[in-house]
Amino acid sequence: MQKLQSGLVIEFYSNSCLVRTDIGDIKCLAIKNIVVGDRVNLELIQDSKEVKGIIISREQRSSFLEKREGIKSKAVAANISHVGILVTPEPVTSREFIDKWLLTAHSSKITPFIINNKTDLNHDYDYKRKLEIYKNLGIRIINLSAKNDVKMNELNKYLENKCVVFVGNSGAGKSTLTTKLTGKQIKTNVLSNNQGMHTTSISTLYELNRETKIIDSPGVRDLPISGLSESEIIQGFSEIYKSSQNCKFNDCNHVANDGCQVLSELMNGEITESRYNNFIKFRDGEVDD
Ligand SMILES: Nc1nc2c(ncn2[C@@H]2O[C@H](COP(=O)(O)OP(=O)(O)O)[C@@H](O)[C@H]2O)c(=O)[nH]1
Ligand SMILES: [Mg+2]
Ligand SMILES: [Zn+2]
Repeated sequence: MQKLQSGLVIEFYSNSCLVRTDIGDIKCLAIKNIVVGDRVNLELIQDSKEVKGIIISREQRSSFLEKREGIKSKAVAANISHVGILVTPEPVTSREFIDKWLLTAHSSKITPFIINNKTDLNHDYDYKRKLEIYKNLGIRIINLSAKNDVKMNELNKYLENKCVVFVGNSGAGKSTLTTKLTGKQIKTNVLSNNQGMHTTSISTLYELNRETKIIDSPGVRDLPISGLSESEIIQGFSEIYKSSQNCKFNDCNHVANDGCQVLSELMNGEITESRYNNFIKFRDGEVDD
């Protein structure tokens, strides 16, 4: 058995993690600055009962979601390629929630898409209008009903070769969707430790196959947007950013300046009011996360 192995962090606990390697899943210690989704190199050690690993290094991340508070930041998941934003008529998904995730995805270099779940429920005008706004922004929308197994094929196909995380309000169907996709009952996520006790995993990565992965991490669910700079925020509203390039003044605040292209596009309806309002709200720090 090779003493040095490399692998993928698939489960994360409070003081250890599980790494999937060519020789099996290895419980690992030394997890400082490591998160689920990380590719790591480890050294195997044989203790009296089992083979364990010590993480000696990690590979560079293609992306990561992080929690920023003031000047401090902490990664919560790594190497995610796509974030699937669950939108539902019940509970109502706010436009603020969607805009927050489009912004977070943009600043994290992760591609966002929308999962319009619960298509079996009625959609009122406001709901249809909401989806239309994001469709017009070029966001991919996948319509399905997780509970009733309707149109799951399209999602399955879309997920190929991606590493995705699902976000949505409590009750939007994240667990139902993940259970359907993985065939695993994800709420009962337990693993035996040495003492035969059960420890609950904090974050889990499910491999649908070698190339398709789903990350389930509670840390991702309540990421605040505080900590993003003003320029990161405007760039996360791509249509507003584009329009702002044509404002008369370089330091235009897009609220009360002459020759503001953003305001003029807001007036003629090219920029949607809720998008504009959320941009100002996030930029000026009036978010209650
Ligand atoms: N009507 C309907 N209900 C759904 C659908 N998908 C999930 N649900 C229900 O929504 C509720 C919340 O689902 P859950 O997966 O626990 O949401 P989570 O909080 O995002 O993990 C459950 O009662 C599910 O059965 C759907 O497509 N249609
Ligand atoms: Mg859930
Ligand atoms: Zn302006």
